[in-house]
Amino acid sequence: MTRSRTSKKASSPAASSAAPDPALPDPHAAGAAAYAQADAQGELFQLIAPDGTVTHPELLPDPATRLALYRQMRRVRHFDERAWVLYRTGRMGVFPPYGGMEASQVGTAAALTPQDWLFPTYRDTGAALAYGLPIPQTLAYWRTSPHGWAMPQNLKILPFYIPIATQYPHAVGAALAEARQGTRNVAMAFIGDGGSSEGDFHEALNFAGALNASCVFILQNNGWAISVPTRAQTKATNLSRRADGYGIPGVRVDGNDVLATWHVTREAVERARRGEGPTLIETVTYRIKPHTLADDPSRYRTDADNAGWDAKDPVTRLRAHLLAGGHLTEEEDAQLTREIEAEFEAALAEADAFPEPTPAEILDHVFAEPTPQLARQRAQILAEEGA
Ligand SMILES: Cc1ncc(C[n+]2csc(CCOP(=O)(O)OP(=O)(O)O)c2C)c(N)n1
Ligand SMILES: [Mg+2]
Repeated sequence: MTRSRTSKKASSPAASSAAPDPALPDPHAAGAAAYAQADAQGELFQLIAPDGTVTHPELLPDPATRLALYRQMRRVRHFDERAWVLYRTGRMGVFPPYGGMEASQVGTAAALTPQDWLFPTYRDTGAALAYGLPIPQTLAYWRTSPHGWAMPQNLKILPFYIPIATQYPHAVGAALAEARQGTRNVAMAFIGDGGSSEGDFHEALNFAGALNASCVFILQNNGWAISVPTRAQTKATNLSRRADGYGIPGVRVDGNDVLATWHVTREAVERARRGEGPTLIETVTYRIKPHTLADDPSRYRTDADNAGWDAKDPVTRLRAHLLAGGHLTEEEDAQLTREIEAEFEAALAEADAFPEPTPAEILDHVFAEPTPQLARQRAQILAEEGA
């Protein structure tokens, strides 16, 4: 990764801190060297190994940041687990689970500030929650309720994208719009391994590079595009290298190591904020769960395909690290569980209390101003209801 430290346009709190002491090793240069070394050795950049052992102590974030990332991963995992139960009891619509991918979603989204944009896909409920989407609204969305359709006005988050890859060019547009307004606020967009074979992905990377857009592109390689394994949908074995074709940095990271994912993403966010352009980050992870809760993966993959991934779990990995380092006790962890459960139950009660949608609401939130056709259809539905 190229890292110029000459720009003075930094606007994020992290980037605008005092100039580094030249006697100390530059953490940016150290990070860049570590990413490059891992890539050259065909390994994933990692800060903690699956058993919790630290591999790069000099690059670890402070304990408060590590705890905050742990808390957020536990929180979004709880949502994913409860979604399954709600679905099985008829209280949730079809949901695309992300359990096992929390590091990839939290480590990335947590590197943004509220001034930055988030463009999530259907897989990225964990990233949206980490960014700040309220749980009641998120539940409403996945219950197909109009209460979840419009994103809160105070959040720069787009609705979950269902059409594959369309969010990438949109994110470039958002970053360019920010630049026209004189800011370097960052647009972060997610995509899957399958989505990275779509034309929109490549057009967006080229466009962002050519126009130096402040984008951070997250490519979550979870091994599967529904029933198609990554190895079958492309001959490429290192998807981060796709960045080379567009003259932008590409980084490959262990997507089950939240500290590594956060480190790499924060570097890319700071870089974009300094006006140095976009980065592509491939987070290598695994979709342990079905494609959606309505999918049966035993139809297309075997236990041998999934082997080894449970042992790489991102939550137990960081937990082991925090317990071993004395940053977390069993009692504090149990207390955290109680807090997370209480937060979710209160949010569920709030979502349950949303009024039943009326038929005409299906036409709301399509356009800021309804088209003449939508206005006519709305009037027709209201007339039929009244009849
Ligand atoms: C343009 C478009 N083509 C096809 C689909 C159908 N589709 C839904 S999910 C999916 C697989 C996507 O896989 P990947 O990008 O790896 O994301 P993941 O589900 O693994 O997060 C496909 C082909 C779609 N939603 N949009
Ligand atoms: Mg995938």
